[in-house]
Amino acid sequence: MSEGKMNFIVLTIFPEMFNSFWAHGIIRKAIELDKISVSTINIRDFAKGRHKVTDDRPYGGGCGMVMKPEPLAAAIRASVARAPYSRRILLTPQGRVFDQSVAREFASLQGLILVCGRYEGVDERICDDFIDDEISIGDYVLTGGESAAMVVIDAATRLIPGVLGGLESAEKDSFSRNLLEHAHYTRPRTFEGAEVPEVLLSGNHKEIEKWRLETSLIRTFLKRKDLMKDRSLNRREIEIMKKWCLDIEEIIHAQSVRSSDSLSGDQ
Ligand code: 6GU
Repeated sequence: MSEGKMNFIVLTIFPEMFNSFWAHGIIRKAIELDKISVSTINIRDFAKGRHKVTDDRPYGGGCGMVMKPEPLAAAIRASVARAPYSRRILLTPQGRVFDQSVAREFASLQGLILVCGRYEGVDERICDDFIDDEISIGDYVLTGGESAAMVVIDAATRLIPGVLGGLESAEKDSFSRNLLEHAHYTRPRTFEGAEVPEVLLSGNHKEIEKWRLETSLIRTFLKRKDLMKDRSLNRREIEIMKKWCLDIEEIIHAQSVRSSDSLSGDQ
């Protein structure tokens, strides 16, 4: 990952949507630490004429509106002039689906120019000539790319070295190892009758670490088997999972012994 400052420029017709996004939490901290710089460009500022129109009816007819190419092209050119080293990204449901590995890829770049589409989409000639990469945040339809741009900026920023507090916080969490995170508990020790697992109170760090790995594995197995399939298990993980198999076999064996003892069916 590059150690320099990462530059995000967002092209949108609703720049105000980003004001509170920049102003809170880790994004704000990353700006204050000079790990990222952020700005918005209002596409409307590049529209010609008294009404500053940014959309128009589609050629060939049909419903919905299309973002006009000239204001977008001018806004992208202005952004490139400001940050020539940036990758130009169009947020669109037709793009490659954003995930943690794309977030990692983006976190290693010097800059992103994020173009937020609205309406039915942008004029195809923009996609062809002014965009390096098309990104979707998942298989559903949003009213515009702004919330998707925030998702991309958020996920990339937290991976920039020095942005998160603990050195390992980004490395340890979900997906960095293709495992879901272990369960978390804080005070009080008893909450509405529910206790904190004993091992976490034991002070035995080796046991705690083992418990966390084991709960990570079992959660991933129960909730997201798909993640486990494209992941190689290490020796410790294989040992833990083999132990589950043995435990399960033991239970099943005890059951079959008992049911062959009695004639009462599968009680
Ligand atoms: Cl990036 N934009 C829009 N409009 N819809 C989406 C999306 C993006 N990603 C998923 N759905």
